[in-house]
Amino acid sequence: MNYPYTLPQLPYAYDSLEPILSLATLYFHHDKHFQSYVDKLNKALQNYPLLQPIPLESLLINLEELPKEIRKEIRHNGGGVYNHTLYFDTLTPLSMNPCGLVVEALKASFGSLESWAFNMQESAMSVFGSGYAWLLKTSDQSLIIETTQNQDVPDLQLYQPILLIDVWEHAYYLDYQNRRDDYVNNWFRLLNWNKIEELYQQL
Ligand code: MN3
Repeated sequence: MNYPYTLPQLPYAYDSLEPILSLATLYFHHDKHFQSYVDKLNKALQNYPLLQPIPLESLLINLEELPKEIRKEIRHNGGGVYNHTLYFDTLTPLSMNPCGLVVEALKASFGSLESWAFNMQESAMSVFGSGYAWLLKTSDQSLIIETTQNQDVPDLQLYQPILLIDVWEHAYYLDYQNRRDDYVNNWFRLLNWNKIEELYQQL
């Protein structure tokens, strides 16, 4: 991905994740919040032609090298674009059972799928304010969980992101209000295990 950024199409119908996530949640989250990160990222880069061809991941890895006056905008909105692309891509209305080599890796790293889900949920609940809980692949193919604040990304040089759960209130408040735990618990049922496997196998 690089400049000019465009909003990716939602890979399923807006009402297809109901009742776990409503049409209204998907519409505002994708078409309003995600769109706004795309627009603000383009705006931040519009007067920096030398930065425009650089892939988004490289911009996020090298934030400290960017001109100071746009560093914060790239961190917030570049992160927003990166994180939401992955978030919407790893969901599906298909009610899939966990499958693939990634499941073996989850068992090897966390003991069992249940134990992974428990840890993932605890991490998502531990984010104070806005942020994400991530599943990341390390260089030795094992899997770890990390949390980030706001629209920050994990260390993309060290880790391959496999999935993330958005615990910003905009991701769930219309459907769950203050019940973040119910949202997180239901989110597991929306996971696209084909996409997760593809990302796990990516070098
Ligand atoms: Mn979000």
